[in-house]
Amino acid sequence: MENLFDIPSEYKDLRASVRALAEKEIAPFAKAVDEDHRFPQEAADALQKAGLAAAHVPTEFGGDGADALAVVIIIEEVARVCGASSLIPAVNKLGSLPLMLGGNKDQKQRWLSQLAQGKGFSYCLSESDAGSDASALRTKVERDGDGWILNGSKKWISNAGISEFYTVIAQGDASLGSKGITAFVVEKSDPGVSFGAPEKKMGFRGSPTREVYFDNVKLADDRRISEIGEGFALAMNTLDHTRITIAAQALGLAQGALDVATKYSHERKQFGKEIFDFQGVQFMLADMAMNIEAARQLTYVAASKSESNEKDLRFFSAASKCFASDVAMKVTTDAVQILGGYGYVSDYPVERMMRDAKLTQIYEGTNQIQRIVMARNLPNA
Ligand code: COS
Repeated sequence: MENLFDIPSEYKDLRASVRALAEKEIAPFAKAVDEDHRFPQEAADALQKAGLAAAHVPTEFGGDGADALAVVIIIEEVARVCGASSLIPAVNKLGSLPLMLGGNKDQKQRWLSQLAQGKGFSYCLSESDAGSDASALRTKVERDGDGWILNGSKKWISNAGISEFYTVIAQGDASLGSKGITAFVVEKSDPGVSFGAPEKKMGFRGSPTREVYFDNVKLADDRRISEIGEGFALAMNTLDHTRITIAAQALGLAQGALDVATKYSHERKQFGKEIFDFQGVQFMLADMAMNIEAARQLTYVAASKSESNEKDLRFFSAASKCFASDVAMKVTTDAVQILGGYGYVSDYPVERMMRDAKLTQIYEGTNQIQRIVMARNLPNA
């Protein structure tokens, strides 16, 4: 019988090639990127050269047309060695997906082709007072002749200042609540756009997170990528697809930590034998591997539902993000435990992976929000 739960060989080949690239060109810089809080330019260059920085861009706009599962595997393999670097393909997909879902052909040609050439694309939804309650956002857009004027600020924006383009979700008529919200593309070079200082974060220190300010930014109507008042639904629908990329990132972090812990357990000797030979350690490694495998299956199913835009995508994307990130937190914490004192210092990457894993439980919707989304969209067996 055909193996229904085995992925086709092209994805296995993709994994092997991304793993080889990640180990050779990204892993050597991961520690320095974290310690120096600097953007992983080496990873950005290597990913761009290999067509992996924004592989989801359709071929007609100069990308690779990678499907959702291929993007998951790319992010997973990069995160296995460097979480911050894995945000490059993840942010590019998040930032540009509203354009892919809502934009017209001219708009796609204009921005996706530049994204494929290496210009980053960030996503601006959250604000200082609108995090989980995303529709409470106050960044304001007003009509100005045939165009628009944008004022306000966005918070927690990944790769802000590095990216050339920004999807901005703005309120045009607060009396309409979520139905007053519209989506736009803003360029870094637009007069009136500026950035705050990089946040000092626990993890993902190589990926700059900054505020983005809009001071009377004039936008022609061709910057609008949703119907007027349909920006919130577009923003939410985007997250239905991209939360799976955070699951992928969490999976990669967990796998990376398991690989380090397993190797260490065979190298480290105490009481005259490898610590792997103690059943207490074996049970931990077995649980880590079991949970990673379960998270991987759920994430890949969610990716296939994203690709075919299935009705139960909303449940599966939230479930994959929530489950995989909870697994990543547990697995990376256990990896630190297995390495003991060596796990708690930066000689080994597991403490960095543990700090990075924490964010996957928080961003693109906290895991409490994911549970709300799941409860509102329970699947029928
Ligand atoms: N796709 C399309 N439309 C959606 C949608 C989705 N996934 N989710 C909600 N909508 C629509 C709803 O259908 C509703 O429209 P109608 O009134 O016509 O039905 C509208 O949007 C408002 O939806 P809802 O009432 O469910 O909004 P809530 O204010 O209750 O918020 C949650 C819903 C909490 C799920 C949302 O605010 C959320 O996801 N918050 C977290 C945001 C987040 O992930 N931030 C991370 C930063 S981005 S990296």
